[in-house]
Amino acid sequence: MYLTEEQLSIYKAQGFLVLPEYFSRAEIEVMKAELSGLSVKDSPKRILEKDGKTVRSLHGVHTSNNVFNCLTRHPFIVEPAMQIVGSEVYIYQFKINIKAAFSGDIWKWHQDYIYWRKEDGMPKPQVVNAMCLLDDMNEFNGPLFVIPGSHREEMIDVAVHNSRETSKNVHNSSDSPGWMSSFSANLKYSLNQELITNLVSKYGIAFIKAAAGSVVFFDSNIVHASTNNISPFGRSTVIITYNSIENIPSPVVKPRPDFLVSQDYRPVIPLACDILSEHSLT
Ligand code: 6CS
Ligand code: FE
Repeated sequence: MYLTEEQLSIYKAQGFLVLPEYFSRAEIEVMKAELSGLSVKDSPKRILEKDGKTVRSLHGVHTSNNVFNCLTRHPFIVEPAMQIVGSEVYIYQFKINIKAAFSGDIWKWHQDYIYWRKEDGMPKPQVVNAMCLLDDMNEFNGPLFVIPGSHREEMIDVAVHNSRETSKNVHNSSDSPGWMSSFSANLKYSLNQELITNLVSKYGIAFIKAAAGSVVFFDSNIVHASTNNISPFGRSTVIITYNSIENIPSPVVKPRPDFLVSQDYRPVIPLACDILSEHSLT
């Protein structure tokens, strides 16, 4: 399902593109049905909110779950990703951000690429995020906020406050791994208020409002955030990050675990599979 020239130019100009209801309700229900089983397993792949019980995110589960493995290869997602990145792609990162009703916590203002550059040695931002909404995203349930066009600032090199200290604050335990501060509510490379004020006055601010089944492609340098969710409505999303096969990260001193950052550089072959087959689009 390739993007039109107009869609590609919208993506390039604003740094994100919303494709409404790409997947049918039936397909979304198939994916959502997998979440409860995946959420109960205590594993490093499962990150909890500060309350120590609400699931914040699940990482790398596509390698052991057929439904999400299928999603990562779906032509609706892979073909646009290859167009945007300009080459064949491999799956760099797979996560499900749960943003639970009443208790899904904040994602502070940040860019994604700086994490992949500084933590994983990714050479260039020749990479794209594909977010598949498993719930409706609206003004009530902690939607994705974006600063449209801010990707043109390229990587904003923010100073890191003591990341060890940051990771200790998460869950009040001293044994949080160092990478936890890249996934907690106390983000390692978050952008400060002065920066955000300047960027919003330069580019404006928007939020994504879309129904479950929609897909949002967004640039690794677009400045984005989301508030905590105080509504009775969950707002779970699957975010698949596709990196160009021409952009393989250089070795780093402390590589992050492969459930966070895949070392499987095989190009993804787009393949519609029968598990997700009642598309809303003919
Ligand atoms: O460190 C990372 O890889 C992740 N952290 C954030 C805040 N966004 C990008 C990525 O998912
Ligand atoms: Fe992010």
